[in-house]
Amino acid sequence: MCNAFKAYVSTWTMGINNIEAIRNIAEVGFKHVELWPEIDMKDKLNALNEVIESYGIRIWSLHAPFSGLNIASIDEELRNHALTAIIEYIHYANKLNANVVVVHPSSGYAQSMIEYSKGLEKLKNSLQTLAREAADNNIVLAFENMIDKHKPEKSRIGAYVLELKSLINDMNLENVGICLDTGHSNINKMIPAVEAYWAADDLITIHMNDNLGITDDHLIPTEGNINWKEFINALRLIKYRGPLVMEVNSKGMPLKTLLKLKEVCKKLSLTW
Ligand SMILES: [Mn+2]
Repeated sequence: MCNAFKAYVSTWTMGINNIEAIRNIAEVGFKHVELWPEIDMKDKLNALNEVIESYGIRIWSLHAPFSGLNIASIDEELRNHALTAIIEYIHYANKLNANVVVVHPSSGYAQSMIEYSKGLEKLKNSLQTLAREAADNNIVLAFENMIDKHKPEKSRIGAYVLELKSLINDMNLENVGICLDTGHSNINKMIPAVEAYWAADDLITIHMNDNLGITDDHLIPTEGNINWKEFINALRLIKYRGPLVMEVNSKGMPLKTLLKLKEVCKKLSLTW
């Protein structure tokens, strides 16, 4: 089929580190990756560039670090700490010739609506800072929809596509868009196809993974209850031009998982 959507693969769980994961991914025949954050990424940039060149792989995106990092924090010290870590990844992305850095808009849950609204203001400041840095480095930022708890005393900032979209559009940021994680959308009791439709032109990249709507299992697409036909139809409707990045938990079996992913791609008429 012409105009088929392309499947890329996240290095997460596809090897003991990014370099081994790239080798596994290339061995199965995929051509593009998203890199998972690594503590010693800085020291590995040359080795990463060598391995992608020798295997003919392209790095589409980098997942920014997120553990213990909250760019929507109302504590300025914590917020700046998070910004510094993410800005470093924007620099790495530039050195690795990647296009996109994926960023979590928040970490943890606001304890009240007041805290939520204060956090949202902080997130706006952070967005401005990160967008400027990304523009200087020729990088596009993609903010990922998060898992919510559906309670006023436990709201996640940036859990929904419409929330991210209104932020981005209100601020008129040109090099900022959305990364739709289909699994997070499903857990939030949203419909991934509908959230993709809502994201429309702001949809830059996709974390494609499945679950049963309860826990963040990162299953191979078709192993959960997401309607993939409907999802892919929505992507056609919005004339989506980006990739479907498989963000799947291999449970220690990367090669077996990658082969299975390839079969699923064929079934869903995706190329790679
Ligand atoms: Mn994700």
